[in-house]
Amino acid sequence: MSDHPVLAVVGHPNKGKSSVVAALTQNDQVEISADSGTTRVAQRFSLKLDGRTVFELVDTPGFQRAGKCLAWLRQESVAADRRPDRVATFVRQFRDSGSFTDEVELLTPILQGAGIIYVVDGSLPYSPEYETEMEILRWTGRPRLALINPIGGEEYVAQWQQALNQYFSLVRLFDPLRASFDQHLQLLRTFGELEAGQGVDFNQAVARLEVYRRLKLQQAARILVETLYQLLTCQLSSSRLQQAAESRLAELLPDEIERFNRHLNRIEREGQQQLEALFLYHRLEPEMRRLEVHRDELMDQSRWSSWGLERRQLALVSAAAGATLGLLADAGAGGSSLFTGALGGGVVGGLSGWFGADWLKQRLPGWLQFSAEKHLLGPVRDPNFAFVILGRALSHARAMLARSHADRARMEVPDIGNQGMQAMPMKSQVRLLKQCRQLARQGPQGKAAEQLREWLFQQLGG
Ligand SMILES: Nc1nc2c(ncn2[C@@H]2O[C@H](COP(=O)(O)OP(=O)(O)O)[C@@H](O)[C@H]2O)c(=O)[nH]1
Ligand SMILES: [Mg+2]
Repeated sequence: MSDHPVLAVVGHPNKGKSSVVAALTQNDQVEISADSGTTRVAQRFSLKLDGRTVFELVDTPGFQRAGKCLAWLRQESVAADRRPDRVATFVRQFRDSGSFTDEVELLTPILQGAGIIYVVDGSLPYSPEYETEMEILRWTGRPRLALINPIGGEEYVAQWQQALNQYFSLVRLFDPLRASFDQHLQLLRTFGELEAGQGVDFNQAVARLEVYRRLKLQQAARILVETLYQLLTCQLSSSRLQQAAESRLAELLPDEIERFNRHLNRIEREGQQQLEALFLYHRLEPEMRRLEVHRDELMDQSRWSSWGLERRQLALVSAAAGATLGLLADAGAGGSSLFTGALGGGVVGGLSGWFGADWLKQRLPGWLQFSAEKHLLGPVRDPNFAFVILGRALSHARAMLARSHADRARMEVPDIGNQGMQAMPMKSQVRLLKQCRQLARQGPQGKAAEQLREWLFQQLGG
């Protein structure tokens, strides 16, 4: 027997067995399909922490010939205490025989010591044909838990409960597509009750899983702050603006701003991908409105505020945070070399001598800094930018954390609007803005970064 819990997930085809396995082991590579009979051989999936298995689930093909199987088992009269042996004889007899392949596949891990999770669909009526499956499982004598998966609703849940109670000491409603992490833990604890005294410590698995979650959320906060820092200090060199003749500047600028936008989005997406990898999502393809700064204003106000703060709110918060001149970071303070543009005495300081300077000074969008000496575009200096990227990062992270690894649809990240950064108390908004400005100056090793990590950790449910 292994040192970690092993559970075989069994049932009729197409009841969500593979979905349960995917959700609980946090593995989005488990094959899930609307066609029944996709899973032909038992497959093991484990949840690992630091290379050590916390628990293992076996995805099995569904019962195909349960009636015939039970009839075979009953051909000889056996006392109740000999029934597990009888099942073992069945598996030995038909292994490699070409018949009962599905039953042999699903019974083998159980005979090797796995516990049983039996999955049924609570949106379809109960019918006696399931009794043969449940009876076979009873013959194995292994600890058994039944899950009612409300695939298309809960209409027949009560009916199922009645029937399942006779074969399983524990019956739970569990939706693999919607269950939260806490519900996962709850389910494992439930199984612990069932396995009590059977030698495998479920409580330890649950405790390890909780530690695992905390560690991941702390790592997530670190990634978020690192990305935040990169976005707040994002600069792009623009030799094209430097070299262009004055007559061409007008046509180049929109191009350069678009390039800057793409750069911002790439940084943001890379941060998201790091988070997705951390939580073992490989195929999210999140659908989310693009982060986009515009020519004239930082963003189109109507869209802008759907992530960051409303204009009036922003004015108050900026003033309270001491963000004079609307600068996100006090450029030059702290000696950050990234803010060379402002060191020269203003956003476009040090431009004298370059013949496009005056033109550029008047035409540059207000949110964008430009360093003439180094031909650098950026960073973004509007304080709302901090709220926008924070709001977006939290929205993406929350949608991801709430998502089941059994879900195969694209992930939609909603515009949270006034439920997001705008809904926070002004005190918190001011504090966040101050911390973001400090982060831009001090970098991810500073004190503000530490405070932001702690705040983000809590926001994510840590
Ligand atoms: N809406 C919904 N669909 C589900 C749920 N569980 C499974 N399904 C769908 O039912 C089908 C069969 O699921 P699968 O996990 O492959 O079932 P298996 O054959 O028992 O392994 C797939 O199309 C799943 O997307 C659920 O809780 N809700
Ligand atoms: Mg399956």
